Amino acid sequence: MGKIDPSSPVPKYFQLREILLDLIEDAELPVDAPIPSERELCQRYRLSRMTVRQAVDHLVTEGRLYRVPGKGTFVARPKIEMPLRLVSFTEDMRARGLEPGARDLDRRTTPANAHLARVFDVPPGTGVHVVERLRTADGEPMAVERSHIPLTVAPGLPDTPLSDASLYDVLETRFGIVFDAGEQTIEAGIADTADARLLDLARGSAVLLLQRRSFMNGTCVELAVSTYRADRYQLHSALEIPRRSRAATRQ
Ligand code: 16G
Repeated sequence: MGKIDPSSPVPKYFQLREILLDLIEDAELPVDAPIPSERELCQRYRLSRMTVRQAVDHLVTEGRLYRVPGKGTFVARPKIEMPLRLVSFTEDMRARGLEPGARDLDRRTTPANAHLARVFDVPPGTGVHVVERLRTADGEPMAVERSHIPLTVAPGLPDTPLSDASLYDVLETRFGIVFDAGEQTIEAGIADTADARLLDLARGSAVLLLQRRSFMNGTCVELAVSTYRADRYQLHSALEIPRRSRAATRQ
């Protein structure tokens, strides 16, 4: 069991946060297990109620713990690392041993406005099929995905059922589309009322807003505008050392 070091420059709430994280990571406190009550933590670590609450609040905000009103505070499932590769939702979930799901929310074909015409390099007015789906993992809502695909590359798409199917599989098998490049922007956002309801989140919860463009032979074939749960996803990336600063350090 960790100890609080009163002489350490590290704030006490942060030390308690580390202790609780160790307990979670060593699986002494497994997923969904209750953590000791605030009173117990105060006594065990000789801390004030305020300090304990601050540590717990932090872990709740970070998605490591969750509170159930009237019941206590529990260990949350670890977040999923957002893939920074061009994989489909289906592939990604299966690789993690989770069952992927897709519920159709809306399917429509709209004429490309100036923005979409530029993205897809088609004349304005060209038909673009929009597939709006709720993506689930083991039945739990994870993301709302809105894929835009020009009909020039997938003419029969509006008549193809997609519920619980992989869009990328359909694009490949029916239309011969195999993506060979992609780019993505990720921004922090707040779930609007509709997305919050679909994603089972309290209104105003944090989400990740993604815009992905996927290409084949240099042409954009899919623009996906998606809302992902920020309490279930995190981003991890390797950091490169800039060449210039490395050379400068050696001088
Ligand atoms: C990913 C893509 C999405 C694509 C979907 C297809 C993002 C960030 N990523 O989730 O663009 O439409 O995979 O998945 O939106 P599927 O083949 O399982 O339907």
